[in-house]
Amino acid sequence: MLDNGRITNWELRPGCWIDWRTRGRCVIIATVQVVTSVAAATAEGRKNSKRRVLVPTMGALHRGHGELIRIAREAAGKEGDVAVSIFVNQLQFAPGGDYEKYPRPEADDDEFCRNAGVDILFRPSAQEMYAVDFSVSVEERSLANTLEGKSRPGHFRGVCTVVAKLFHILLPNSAVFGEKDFQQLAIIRRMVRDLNFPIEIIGAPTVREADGLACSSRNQYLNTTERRQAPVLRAALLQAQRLAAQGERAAPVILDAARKAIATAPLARIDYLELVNAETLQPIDIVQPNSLVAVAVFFGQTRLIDNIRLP
Ligand code: PAJ
Repeated sequence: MLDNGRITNWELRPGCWIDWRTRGRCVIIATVQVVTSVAAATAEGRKNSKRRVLVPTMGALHRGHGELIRIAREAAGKEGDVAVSIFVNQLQFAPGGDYEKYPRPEADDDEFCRNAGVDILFRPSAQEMYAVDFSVSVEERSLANTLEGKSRPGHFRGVCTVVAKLFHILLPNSAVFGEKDFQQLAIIRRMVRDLNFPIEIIGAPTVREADGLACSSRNQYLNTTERRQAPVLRAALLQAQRLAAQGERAAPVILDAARKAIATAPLARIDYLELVNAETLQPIDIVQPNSLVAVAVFFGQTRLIDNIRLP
């Protein structure tokens, strides 16, 4: 963007201004149009003629979201716009889950979006998104029966419903989802295919902390000891991948090695650890060309997930 602090013309997109306060160097601060009403966002979506790429999130934005926004920016092109939605979607939380305590750092998220060059930030209220007598939802009935879907009944109904609503309101050409939530990505692709949404779904690789832990808004729930032990998920998945690379094909052997790796973290409690076909998400006994190991582990009340492709 900057050439030794100098700004060249093409960098000045509408909605950007120049801030000269930073010790003689200039930075471009994009203005973000923050839209909180569904009616306003719907009207804006209809009148928008630019290529739009959407990044749906629940906020508490971190580097993982940042990478999705970067990919969205690239996909939108110089003329297109990047929309980010922030909505903590009660419909995908289990009763008694962490909906109430889910982090909502609004000012930080605003700044994050500004710095990331987001054009539109859609942050609707729960009341506006769901009428009190709300009674229609979107349900995927095959991929959603395994892994997360088994552990969190109704979760993907909540995800599909809110994502379908966001698609209808914001009318993006493309939308970016992270591979960290591999099953979510697969289900959204299926929903788009089966319900004919004219939207391209882009998958984004998982962004990690230096010690391998996948970035997640929920990592901040971990206490110091739990945080120290949490990279064991990644270590276990890498162990599974190593075994497969060495020619091991049997699921029980691969999963047993991963389970042993997780057991080295005294606070870790496995929710599921499975070898699945990456397309059907059904458990398999033997490694196939398109295989994936998926894991969910509790540290106290905090549930972390991760996955890895096998060679
Ligand atoms: P949220 O957990 O906020 O995640 C928003 C998007 O960021 C998802 O596509 C998720 O896969 C991606 N993401 C999260 N952590 C990531 C990481 N470390 N690396 C790469 N991508 C990452 O997922 C949801 O919200 C919700 O279910 C939502 C799709 C918004 C529907 O409510």
